Amino acid sequence: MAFDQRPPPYYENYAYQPENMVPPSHISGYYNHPPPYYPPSVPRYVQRVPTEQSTPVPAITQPVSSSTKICTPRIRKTLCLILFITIILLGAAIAGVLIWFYATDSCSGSKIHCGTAGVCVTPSQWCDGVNDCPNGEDENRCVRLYGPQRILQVYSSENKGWYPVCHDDWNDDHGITACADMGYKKNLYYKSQGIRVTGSPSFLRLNKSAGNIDLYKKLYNSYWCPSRSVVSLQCINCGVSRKRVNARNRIVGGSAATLGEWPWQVSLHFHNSHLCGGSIITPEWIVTAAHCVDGSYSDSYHWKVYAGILTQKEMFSFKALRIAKIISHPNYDTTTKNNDVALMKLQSPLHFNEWTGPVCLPNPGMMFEPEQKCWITGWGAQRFGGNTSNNLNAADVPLIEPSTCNNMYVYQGKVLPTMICAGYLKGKVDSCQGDSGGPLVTVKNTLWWLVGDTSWGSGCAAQNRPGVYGNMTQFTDWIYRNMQANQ
Ligand code: 4AZ
Repeated sequence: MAFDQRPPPYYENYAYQPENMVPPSHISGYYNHPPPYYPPSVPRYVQRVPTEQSTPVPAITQPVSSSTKICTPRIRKTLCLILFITIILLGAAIAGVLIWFYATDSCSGSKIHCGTAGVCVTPSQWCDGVNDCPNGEDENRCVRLYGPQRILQVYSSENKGWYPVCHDDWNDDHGITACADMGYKKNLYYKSQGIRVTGSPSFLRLNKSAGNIDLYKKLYNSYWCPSRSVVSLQCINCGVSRKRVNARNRIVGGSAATLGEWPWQVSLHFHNSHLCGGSIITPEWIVTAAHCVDGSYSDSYHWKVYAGILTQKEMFSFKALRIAKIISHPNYDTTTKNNDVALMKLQSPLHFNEWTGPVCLPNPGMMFEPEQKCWITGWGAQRFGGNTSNNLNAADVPLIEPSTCNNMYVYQGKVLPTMICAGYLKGKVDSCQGDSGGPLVTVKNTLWWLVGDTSWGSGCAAQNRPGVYGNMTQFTDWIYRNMQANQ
């Protein structure tokens, strides 16, 4: 690099000079001036230099802000790079969440997914006769099991009715699909069978050549089944008691149960003491009464579930199951006890064995005899106002017809269609405090069915005051929808 060897220039501080400017004449000859220096003809800003008039200033006089220091090109480049990487990562994260959401087709909260990515409906919108899903999936995969033989029926929105399905070309994969649409986990599937046709005017048949499409799209209406049999479906191996149940005539008036006799019975502890009973219906779901989990009892954290144990004393040394979720019937009425049913979802599934297993949920179309023999079980009090029992007790009680139970001597119209009465008008045998939520069961077609959940009564075992139970047949639909929505 070359240096200018001339003496330093002297400037009057005029900053910038216009073109053709000559130095002022009065200065010439007064000093021994250095050779004149003329600024270039093109106007330009000249760096400030010290003059006699101006106070000397350091080369850089202004304070340097920290940002000025940071904003060197190198740092700026680094910041840009970090920003760029952050944006890329954020974008990737958002894309990931979206892909996961659409791939898993998940629905938040207690909702059922339509099958169309990301679209969900509430349990009450499922099979309610109104299309809520974009392709009507909420109305075209409505399945139910009918009667004690568990005949599979599919709802045809075209014909506005339920139709049995021909057993022809039916296989277990179809059975698994139908059970999953009722809210059962696929691994629970038990069996499909062909049942001889009895007088249905119309059927649904599988179109064999339809290929690998949705089960419901393969079904078409037919007036007959070539096999002359329809599908009977068992989604879970339920209602099996490995012990022969003895007839008892005496919970109030009952007798001690033996292990494995009532494998669906659970004891529900709130803040570490028995409060209610419940019934196992799947490895993850317990049915109980809504009044057991009402108000301050609705916090699932304070509940513990004991299964496969006979005495309350033993429970303290056994590991309890915890509850993930409590779902009370939305139309439960605290005053009338209308719809007194609730579901508890366990945090981890139960393992079924000799002492623990599910009871069958009753199907629509299941007829019980007017005085069908049933059983009640629980750790409830053995007299009104008494303490919880240490032993699980059981008693057999016949059903009481609604007209009798509602007459002027009994409950005077307080027994609603969502309720069912069981017991004796003469009293002496009954459920009592602490039995609530527990099962009222019966045997039909060799299986045990949940007829009701212990709900209310005036006192215990009093004359003309039988026990009143939630009418489970009225709730099965609600239970399936909620199991499906909370898989
Ligand atoms: C209760 O308070 C209760 N006698 C349960 C059943 C009956 C009465 C009361 C029926 O949990």
